[in-house]
Amino acid sequence: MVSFFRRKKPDPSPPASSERRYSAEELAAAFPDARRSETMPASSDPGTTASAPTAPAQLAPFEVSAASPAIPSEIIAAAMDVEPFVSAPAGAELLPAPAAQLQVENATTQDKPAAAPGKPGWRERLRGSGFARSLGGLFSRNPKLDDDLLDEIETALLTADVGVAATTQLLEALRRRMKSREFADAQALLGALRAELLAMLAPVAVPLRIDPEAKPFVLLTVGVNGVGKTTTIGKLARRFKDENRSLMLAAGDTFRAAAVAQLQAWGDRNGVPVIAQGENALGKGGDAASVAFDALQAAKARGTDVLIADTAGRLHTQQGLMAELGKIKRVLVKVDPRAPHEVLMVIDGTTGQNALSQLRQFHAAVGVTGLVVTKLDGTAKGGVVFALAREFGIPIRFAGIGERPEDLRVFDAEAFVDALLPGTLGA
Ligand SMILES: Nc1nc2c(ncn2[C@@H]2O[C@H](COP(=O)(O)OP(=O)(O)OP(=O)(O)O)[C@@H](O)[C@H]2O)c(=O)[nH]1
Ligand SMILES: [Mg+2]
Repeated sequence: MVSFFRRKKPDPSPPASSERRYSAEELAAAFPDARRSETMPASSDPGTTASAPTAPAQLAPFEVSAASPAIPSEIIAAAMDVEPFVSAPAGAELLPAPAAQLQVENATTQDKPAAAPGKPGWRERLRGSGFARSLGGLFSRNPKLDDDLLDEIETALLTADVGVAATTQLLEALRRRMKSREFADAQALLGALRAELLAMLAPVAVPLRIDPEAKPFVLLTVGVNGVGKTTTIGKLARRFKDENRSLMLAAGDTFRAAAVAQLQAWGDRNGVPVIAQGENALGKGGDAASVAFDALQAAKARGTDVLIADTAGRLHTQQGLMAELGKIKRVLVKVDPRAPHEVLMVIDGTTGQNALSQLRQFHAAVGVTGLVVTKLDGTAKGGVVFALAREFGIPIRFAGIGERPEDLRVFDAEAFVDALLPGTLGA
């Protein structure tokens, strides 16, 4: 399948001019609308407490719409950390891939996300994961039904970062059932393991439902640096557009000029307006809370269905930055008491057990209502999904199993578990 962007391959040769990074000035030159107005003051301190939002009066918001000038593909690639698709002519308007190629699942249905014909599915994507490989290897040897097998399953679960608590819970159940001679052979044990894993995930496999009464339905995305927040927003934008929802994005990552450009690129690809503010003297794009405020007012005035706000990545240990998230939330509430309708925390599936302390801190700061676990393709640590489910019970809305728009899947416990386990179950 042809995709517009593909991942940068490591290249030992010196960077060619088309691959070089762009400075904030060059990005600003590419997006003339994004230039700071002469009258713009510096942004307010993100750590200050929320009062009535003052920023709309301080910083003129600007909207980067689909009608904005075509952005050179190299600049978009630099902002998005991907290389432009070779056949996309530089300077050409970036169009979404044909809908027939995308076959994105409907987020509002419980459809089993089995692979559509010709499209790699969960099993294909997760096959390379350490978890799937170790369990697959275990059962491909036709093991004997004994304590050693249980020990090996335990090791596989721990290695995959399922965590001590969740692994102990799973193994205790299996040991008990083995003692009472419930299993005729190793395959029966594998079947029981599948059922236990599913039981752990089923309560959190709750898809995101967009309340049609909320105009707009506000999604606030949060998470530590580099977990895939902006990419997930881009993928969600494609999904919601395919569902014929009107959409707006808020460039709430005001820490880096390139972050605005990255979101803008996703907006342009999907024909979705992006609300942002100009850079201040420090090269920062205004105050995140006031960007969110402006965007919500704009979306409300237009009767937009969904507003997705990006935020800067922050370490869960950075108290000032965590407090800023609370401020964003409080400012949104001033415009709509029910906003944000979803606080979507994006978690990098390769993080392992650290994801637990991340979620604990973000949940305390901003009240997480849903999770997206990204980068589950190819990680040895995907087992953290079970630990998260067991410890928090917060719905896992989506799973990221690749970098392309169609690689954001509605989280399906059965598809996930079956992708990790050997196919011999015939499940
Ligand atoms: N393999 C894989 N890569 C992903 C997935 N989701 C995101 N990525 C990649 O992760 C990298 C970081 O993604 P971003 O969306 O920029 O992450 P972010 O959380 O917005 O980063 P900051 O804004 O810097 O905090 C990019 O190279 C993405 O392509 C996924 O599901 N699988
Ligand atoms: Mg980002």
